[in-house]
This record gives sequence, C-alpha cells and structure tokens, in this order.
Amino acid sequence: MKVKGVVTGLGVAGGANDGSLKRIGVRNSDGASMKLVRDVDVTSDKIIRSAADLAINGAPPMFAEPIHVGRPNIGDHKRFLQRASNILDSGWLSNNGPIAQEFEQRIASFLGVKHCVAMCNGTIALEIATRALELKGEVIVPSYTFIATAHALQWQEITPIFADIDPATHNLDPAAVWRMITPRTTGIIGVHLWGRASPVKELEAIAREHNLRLMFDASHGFGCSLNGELLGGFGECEVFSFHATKVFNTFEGGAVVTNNDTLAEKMRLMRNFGFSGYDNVIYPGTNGKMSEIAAAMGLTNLEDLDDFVAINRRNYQCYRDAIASIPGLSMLEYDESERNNYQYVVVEVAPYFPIARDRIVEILHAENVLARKYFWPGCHNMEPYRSYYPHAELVLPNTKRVSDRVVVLPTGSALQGDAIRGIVSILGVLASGKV
Ligand code: T4K
Repeated sequence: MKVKGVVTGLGVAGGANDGSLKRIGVRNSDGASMKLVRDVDVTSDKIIRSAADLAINGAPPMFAEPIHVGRPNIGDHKRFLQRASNILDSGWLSNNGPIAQEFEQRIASFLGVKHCVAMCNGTIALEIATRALELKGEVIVPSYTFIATAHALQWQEITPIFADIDPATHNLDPAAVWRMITPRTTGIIGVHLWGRASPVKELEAIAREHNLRLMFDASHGFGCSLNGELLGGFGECEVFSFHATKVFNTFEGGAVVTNNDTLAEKMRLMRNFGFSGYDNVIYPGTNGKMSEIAAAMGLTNLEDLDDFVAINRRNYQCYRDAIASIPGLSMLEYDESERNNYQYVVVEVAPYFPIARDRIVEILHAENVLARKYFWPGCHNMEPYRSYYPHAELVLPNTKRVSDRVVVLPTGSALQGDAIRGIVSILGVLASGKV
C-alpha cells in the first residue's frame, strides 16, 4: 500500500490510513526535525524464520513495494519550491544563471577548491574534463566502475585501458596501473569507488614518473575525505556526479572541480559551445550547462547534506551490526577517521557462503528488495570493450573476483532500522543453505 505525506519526528509508529504503516522521520544532530516525503511503504510485518517464509517459495514479499538502491535524498521542500518560484519569476532558466553561479561558489567553498564548473551530468563532466586535459591515445581506468568512466573516453575515441583493482579497497591497484602503461598512454583516471579515496599518492608518483595526466572520477565521493582533506582537490581535476541516485543530487548534474585557473576557463568555454561573449566562438565546445532548477535543487540539498549523511551512516551501522553475525558475508568498511558519505552499503559474499551471489539477488528481489550487483560484470565485459579485448579477464582477476561477489543493498532516507533488520533477516536464513 502507498502513503504519501510529509512526516516528521523520530520513528513515530502508526500509519495515517490504517495503522499498518509507520511514519518515519529523522532528527538532526542539533535535535531539529527534518521533513521527508515518503511515497513507499518501507515497513513490513513479515518475519522470516525459515526458507518457507521466503517469497521465492510462495510466501508474500517482505515489502509491499520495491525498495531501491538509489532512492533520492530530497532536502527541504519549502526552500526548494521558494527557489523554483524565484526562478520562474526571474525568467532566467539556464546559461550560467545566478543560481548556477551561486551553486558553483558554494560547492567550491564547501570542497575547498578554487573552481567548480557545474555541468548537466557527470558523464558530460568527465568528457569535458578529459578533453580539456587533452587526453588521447590510451588512458588507464579501472574496469570495476560504472560504465560512464570508460564510455566518456571511448566517446572521444580515446582508448580506455583497464587496470586491475586491489581486492581489499576495490580501487585501482597502483602496481596494475604501472603494468598497463605503454608509449600511447597519456593519462590515468582514478575512481574513488564507493566514496573511498583512490591511492592518490601512488597514482601521483606514477603520473609524475611517466609524464601522464592524472584526474579522478569522484562521482561517489561527494563529502568524503582523504587524510582529512575533502575529495575534489586531488589530481589535475576531479569530477562529481550529482545524479538523482547520489547522496547529493541536483536531479541530473555534475561538476568538474579544480585548482587550475587555465583548465577551469577552458572547461567553462567547452561547456557552452566555446562561446566567449555574443557571436564569438573561440573554442570547440558542447552543451554541458547546468540549469537553474538543477542548481536550486543542489543549493537546497547542500543545506541538508549533513542530515543525508547522518541517515546513511545510521543505516550503514545498522546493517553492519546485523550482518556481523552472518558467516560468509562481510561489509565494506569505511575509515571512521575520514569523512564518508556512506551512500553505498556494499556486502561481499564469501565463496563458502552456501547460496551464490546471483541467487541471493534473485531472492532479495522476490522480497521487493532491489539489491544491485554493482559493478558486475566489469566494463571490460560490456560492449564495445568485450569485443575489443576478449581476453581482458586474464589481467583483471581481482575485478572478476570482486564483481562476482558484491551485493549493494538499499539505503538512504527512505529506510529505517526495522526495514534494514528485515532485509538482513532474509540473508540470515540463506546462511543456513536451506532455501
Ligand atoms: N562515474 C561513476 C563512478 C558513476 O557511478 C556514475 C554514475 C558516473 C560516472 C556518471 O554520472 P552521471 O552521468 O550519471 O551523472 C545509476 C545512476 O544512473 C548513475 O548515475 C550512477 N553512476 C550509477 C552508479 O547508478 P543505474 O542504471 O544502476 O541506476 P538506475 O537508474 O537503475 O537507478 C537505481 C535505482 O534508483 C532505481 O532502481 C530506482 C531508483 N531511483 C532512480 C532515479 C533516477 C529512484 O528512486 N528515483 C530516481 O529518480 O545507474
């Protein structure tokens, strides 16, 4: 059943309609309550004690509606709607308008970088950044990432060369990067997967030694730090995605951030067809602009970012505590001495776990828990790369191992502890092997 309404307060039980739903909300660290709109029933009375209670065996699903990985975090509606109304009144909707400019300033100052060049999405931001850095020939990237990292290169006829990851961090293994360098290599794109920083120092050393350009795909890393410094200032530039499914979203959006004045200027031209004033194009460019309404969403969500992260952290801890007692399942750890956004709840299934990873995902889907196999099967197993490099697996053993084992579970402001414990109870039953 579906309920839609603005809800406040911490875990207030009792539904508006028939009492079967729980109204849920969150409280800020300062005690002020934050409003969240719910349109999905994330509660369940179902208790799973044995395989007979599983939906794949004919029982009703645990949740009445699908629970997604990537449900958007949406900040204060009133503040967003006020901004939206101002935009409509102003008659200025795009083309580096005042809201987009304010957004860029706020992001740059939040991240502690000189420039934020806001874009219409993270993929275009990657394309513009790689083009502005004049990457060509071959560029080394992980295969264990979202396909956009590789496609942004291929789209410009730059060849992505896939290097293996460190199975402990899921990030590029510097030794593997080193092995993939050829005379055609011009750059490296490190991905801060799951928001955990790439091995920045090691990649910087390799880039210096081989005269390569180094940038980062920080799409997962908004609000995350390395040695106490927020991601954004590493390499020659870093790219963020502000897609709806990210911890911080602008509906669709992205940005390149950099401390390099010349690079920033070049990217500003590139995202606006190369226009430098009326009727004067001085550069080849595309349309990568962020709209005013997207920037308004960004400003609003930035004000509520701490709350989103606090909710994700609470969810993460709840999952971790519950999963700790299930042999064969382990959660990806976040370094508590750093800032993390906890936007991905990543579980690894050990080879000795009695149920295969793909079967676990099927069982969860039957319960309406839409867990994902990110980033299976690795970019190298998707077209056109699969056809280009049919034997890539030989140099990507860790990519294969990790992408065959990972399950990403739902989190975000739509979930509460009860729902999480329900999801973990499904996994607990699977540990018995009797399905
Ligand atoms: N680099 C990396 C490392 C990335 O992870 C990404 C994007 C990029 C670059 C490119 O940035 P963008 O160009 O996208 O800005 C999703 C996202 O579409 C993608 O942005 C993200 N990474 C990737 C990790 O996840 P899908 O195809 O798995 O997601 P999708 O569309 O199935 O959404 C996941 C779930 O979220 C859905 O089942 C339903 C829910 N959802 C989604 C949307 C859009 C909602 O509840 N509401 C919504 O508005 O790629």
